[in-house]
Amino acid sequence: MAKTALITGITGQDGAYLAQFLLEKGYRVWGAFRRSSTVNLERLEYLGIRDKVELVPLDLLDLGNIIRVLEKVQPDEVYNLAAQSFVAVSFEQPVVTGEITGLGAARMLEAVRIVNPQIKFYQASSSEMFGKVQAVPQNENTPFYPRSPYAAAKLYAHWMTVNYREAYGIFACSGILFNHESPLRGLEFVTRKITYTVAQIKHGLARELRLGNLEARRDWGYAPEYVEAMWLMLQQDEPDDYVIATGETHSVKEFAQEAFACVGLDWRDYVVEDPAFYRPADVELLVGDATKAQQKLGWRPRTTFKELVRLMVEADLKRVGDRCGR
Ligand code: NAP
Ligand code: G4F
Repeated sequence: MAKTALITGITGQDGAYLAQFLLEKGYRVWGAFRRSSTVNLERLEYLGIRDKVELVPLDLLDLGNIIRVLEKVQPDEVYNLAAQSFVAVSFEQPVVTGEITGLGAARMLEAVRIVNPQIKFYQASSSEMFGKVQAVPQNENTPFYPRSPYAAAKLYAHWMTVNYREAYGIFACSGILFNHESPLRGLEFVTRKITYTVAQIKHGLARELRLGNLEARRDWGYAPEYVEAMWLMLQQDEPDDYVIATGETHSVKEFAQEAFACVGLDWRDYVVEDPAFYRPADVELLVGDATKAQQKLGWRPRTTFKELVRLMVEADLKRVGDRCGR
């Protein structure tokens, strides 16, 4: 019998890639979206799976709604990817970020406990929880030090996932994923902002790229490979938590340099450092150690930093070019 999966955050980057991956594995996939005046299914359309995913309205703010969705869908696996996921906005909206990103995960776990504790549960945790890092590189044993309302909310969700596993025996896993990017990344995140603006500049539609902290370093991987790790975690004999990362770190400046080089331009001619994009507190360095995932899940990253930058730039060159008829 085909397994059934429910993905919250189906309209986001990871939701789309995970849906595609599970459909290829023969799953029946339900995608949960929150009601809005215009539901954005662009990413599912981009991947050509819009009609293959069954959609159901679900808001992480509403426990009754979540319970009814679980009763209707009867999933074998739930992937909780929904969140207010933009760190910068979490400083402006700390309470709603806590409600969605933190308490939202608790509502999902509580609904699983009430409806069917046999459901396997994946929580989208984040390397942001390491924040002001206490060790380099970061692995599952590194102490957390959140540096934003987003990270604090994710840390609460992480510990609730561990707690529901230990207290109620729920098969609940927390994937501590480092930054992962793709052509489906939201435009507000720095990698996509860079590759999209590079494409605009190349097509003569923009003249500069305004960025904040150029020295921040991240461990950037390729999103389609990271959703495979989510699935692998739920296929193990025992639930556990895993760091998923490439083990390489690069600065925002290096990303910009590489992206401009892809189109034969010098980043220094276009990038303007603008304090408007600084954060009240930033995470300066992230680099993950995914040895546990390699050994226990057999997972390892395949796309290099240079390949990632190039594939994002090329996708944006095509998109921007198509839009302006070139
Ligand atoms: P994303 O593109 O920002 O997608 C977030 C999703 O959450 C969207 O579908 C959004 O729906 C949905 N959502 C927001 N508030 C909701 C609510 N109240 N109820 C139901 N759905 C809601 O994020 P992503 O990059 O795919 O990341 C997926 C998850 O992994 C997130 O939890 C993120 O925090 C976490 N994570 C991401 C990374 C990364 O590098 N990408 C790394 C570590 C962890 P709308 O379309 O309606 O806004
Ligand atoms: O691309 P970012 O906004 O991603 P950030 O803050 O690392 O968060 C992302 O990854 C997390 C995993 O570690 C996820 F949990 C989270 O949901 C999200 O997907 O910023 C990366 C770095 C920051 O240090 C930021 O200050 O880039 C710096 N930056 C410099 N200029 C900028 C900009 N970030 C953005 N978004 N826009 C800028 O203009």
